[in-house]
Amino acid sequence: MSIDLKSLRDEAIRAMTVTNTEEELENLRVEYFGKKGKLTNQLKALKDLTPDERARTGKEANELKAELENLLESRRRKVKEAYFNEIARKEHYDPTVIPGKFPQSYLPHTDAGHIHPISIMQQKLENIFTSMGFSIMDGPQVETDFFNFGALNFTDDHPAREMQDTFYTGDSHLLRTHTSAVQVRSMQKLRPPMRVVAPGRVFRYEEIDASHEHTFYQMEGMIIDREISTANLIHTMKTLLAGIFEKEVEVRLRPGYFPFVEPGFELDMQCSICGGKGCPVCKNSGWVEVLPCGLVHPNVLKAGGLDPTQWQGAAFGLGLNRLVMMHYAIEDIRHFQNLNTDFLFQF
Ligand code: FA5
Repeated sequence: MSIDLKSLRDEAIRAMTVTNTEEELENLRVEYFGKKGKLTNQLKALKDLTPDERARTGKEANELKAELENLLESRRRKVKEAYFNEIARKEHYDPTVIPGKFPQSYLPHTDAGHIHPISIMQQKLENIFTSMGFSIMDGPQVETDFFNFGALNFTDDHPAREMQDTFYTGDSHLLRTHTSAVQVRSMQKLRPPMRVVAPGRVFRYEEIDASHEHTFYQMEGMIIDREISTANLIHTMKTLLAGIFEKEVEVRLRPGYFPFVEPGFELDMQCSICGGKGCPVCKNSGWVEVLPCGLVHPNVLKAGGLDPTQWQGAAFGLGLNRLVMMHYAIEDIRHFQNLNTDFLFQF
């Protein structure tokens, strides 16, 4: 090999073996094999040699070109491999060494958000009801008199309207007093047979105390089918309470009056705050009213466009706040809305 080619080879090999980036390799490619590259110039200069020298040096120069191209290519592969290894090293994580996550209710007090205990109960109930084939319905909180009262058999001057006084807007709408307002909306929207639950916020013009709020939550439940009886109603409510409390709960059923059911009942559960002994929550009675219910009145079925000789219904209206109070032994309903995070973080 000529002295020129030999020194070019040494120099190129030295330069190529210390490159660490693709950019440096590209610069070397241009430096040796580019239009005016060092090796290209050597090849161009072959034409000035004698035929014998040209044959010998040309062969050597071409062999050197192949050798350096191979070296450049293998170096490029190594640089690429090192680049991806570095990414893999940096981004590698072992999921088995990530610390376990505590259930949200065990988290220490932080600024992170927290599911409200009423929402926890609502989700639990929705799971129980959807597993029994119920659909979840929604209705407006600013409601018409028709869906909140009129369609539910409260005539304009019905004294029962006084049991649920509310806040009226100027345009003959009102803040709904109960989720029963969704009953006739559901009948109009779905065709029987149907099973629906309608959770949501309701409002009443109410004197506030340990068990009464002006803004609280209910969940309506309604089944419309042929030959529905009180037995269906009681079975559904027993399943519901067993699902929530995961144990047998002392309940009592007594007659209750609501214009939109006939017959109507009040299902009370034994007060879990005082264990039935009497306290401000149960007004010293030992019982808390959580689940009024009954068979849907024929006039309500008619208002929903259904023929009461063909279809019957059972309905209940669960007081969510009070149920949560019983479940967690919360002694005052006002805790739910007083924005005290120390209270909320216990759940
Ligand atoms: C009703 O609202 C009826 N719509 C329930 C119903 C539905 C009956 C379907 C028959 C068939 P009541 O006014 O009793 O009923 O309220 C239902 C539940 O809401 C009560 O049992 C209680 O748990 C809760 N509740 C009522 N008023 C308040 C209040 N001011 N604060 C907190 N919870 C309340």
